[in-house]
Amino acid sequence: MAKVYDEVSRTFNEYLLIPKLTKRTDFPEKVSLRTPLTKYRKGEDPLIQLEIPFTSAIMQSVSDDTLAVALARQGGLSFIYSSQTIEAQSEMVRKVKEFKLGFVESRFNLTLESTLADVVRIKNTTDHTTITVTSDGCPHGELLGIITSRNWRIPKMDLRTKVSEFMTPVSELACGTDGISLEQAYDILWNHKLDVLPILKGKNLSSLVFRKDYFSDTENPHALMDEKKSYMVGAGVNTRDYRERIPRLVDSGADVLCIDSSDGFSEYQKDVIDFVRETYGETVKVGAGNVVDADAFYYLAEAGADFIKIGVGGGSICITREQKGIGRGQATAVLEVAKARDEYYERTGIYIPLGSDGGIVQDYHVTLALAMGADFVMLGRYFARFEEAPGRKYMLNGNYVKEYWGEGSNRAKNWSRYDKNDGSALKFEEGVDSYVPYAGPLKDNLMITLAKIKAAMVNSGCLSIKEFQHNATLTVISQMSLSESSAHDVIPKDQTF
Ligand code: MZP
Repeated sequence: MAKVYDEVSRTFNEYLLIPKLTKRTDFPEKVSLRTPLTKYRKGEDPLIQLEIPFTSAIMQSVSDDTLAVALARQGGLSFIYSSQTIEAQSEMVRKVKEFKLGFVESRFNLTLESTLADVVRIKNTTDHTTITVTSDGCPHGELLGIITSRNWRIPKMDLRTKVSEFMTPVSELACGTDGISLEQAYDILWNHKLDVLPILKGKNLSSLVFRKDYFSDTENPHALMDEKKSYMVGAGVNTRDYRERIPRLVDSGADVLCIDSSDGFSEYQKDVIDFVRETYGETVKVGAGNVVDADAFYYLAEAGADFIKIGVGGGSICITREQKGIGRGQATAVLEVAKARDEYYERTGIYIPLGSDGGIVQDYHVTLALAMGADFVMLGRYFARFEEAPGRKYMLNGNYVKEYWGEGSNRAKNWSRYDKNDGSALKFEEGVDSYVPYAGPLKDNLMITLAKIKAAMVNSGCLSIKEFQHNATLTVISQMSLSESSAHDVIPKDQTF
């Protein structure tokens, strides 16, 4: 007969933290959220540490280069999705590594043949009003002119008017030269009383510098950067084309890799790790997963994984449990794997960081995951809601939403994440295509989440994640206590009419 666990498989919602003595000298500003990402030996430092315990999911609707820059600026790390061509993924990695603060690639570009109708369409669908006119309509074509909201007026102008008739031509524009510092660019903006400064490489457009970014462009002291002061970025890899994909990602500057699979307890994962070790020794770091129990942890630890991710079937867009009946409550999985990791550390002196991946719904679930032994979390839904995420933004029933789709959905078609490596397409979906409420800029939301985590750690008498993992006390709660956890037996004012 099959083995059946004695304990119930539980989710984060079923736990709460018990407060510990809060010291008078402890306050949230003193809490450090620094955390290891890659394995290390007792007494040594990990090669890569995150400034905050946040990574973004290896998903088309989450981790592109724009989100990666926004997250690295706050001290976290994105893993650029692998369900795209090797060229496209490497290009995203390269863009993050070459990103220069304040110099942004022009997102909206038209040609001389475009009309005012095209300008209005961009304004209505994106809310952006700065549009460049280039020879080929591409962000790095020859710059011919620029259009801002000052160049046109509805209904005074005919929508068929060609942009050449109302753009500001390049001959009348103040421009910067590629290679100038951000300080110099802002000086030109101010001296000429401009809102936007095009930066040119020869006659071609290189980037734009916006006056509005001036106040937000001071670097976060906790930004996650390499020794050359480029933002750090990770990349997902699969167990099919890794021999071609990994060298290209490494050449593009990826700082760390992660094997992306819904079931990490597999010999295919060991093959990928072996390939990395044979080719690069210890210089290239590669995480593995996902797992939900001790056996799988030990397998990947012995295979040489630099970190291990936990989570099967708990993702907000995931239907794996429904489709295949496989998975485990995320809290129970984290607790069991963390216990195995601690035992492995005791026995071997090698500490393997753990990531809790998927199923985080409330901000406090991140805190619980850390208390349970995770060193960082990986989030999909959380980041998909932000301005910087790749999904399109829509108005739905009076509210803004963004698209968020699973890697196992027919839309993403990331079959290499799910199947058994024979190269064929999957016969059924394991993910859904959905919307999530739009939540604005990443930074504003993340600051609030971090404040909550730090406050809870202080309530638990802890100033570091390590301390928190050792000292936190958790309790399982009943369904009745869960309903007591939110406002109850009152009429909330926003529901009165
Ligand atoms: P969540 O943060 O949205 O709850 O979960 C994100 C995680 O779900 C990802 O990091 C990945 O492990 C997993 N995922 C991604 N696509 C699917 C799917 O289509 C999925 N089933 O489960």
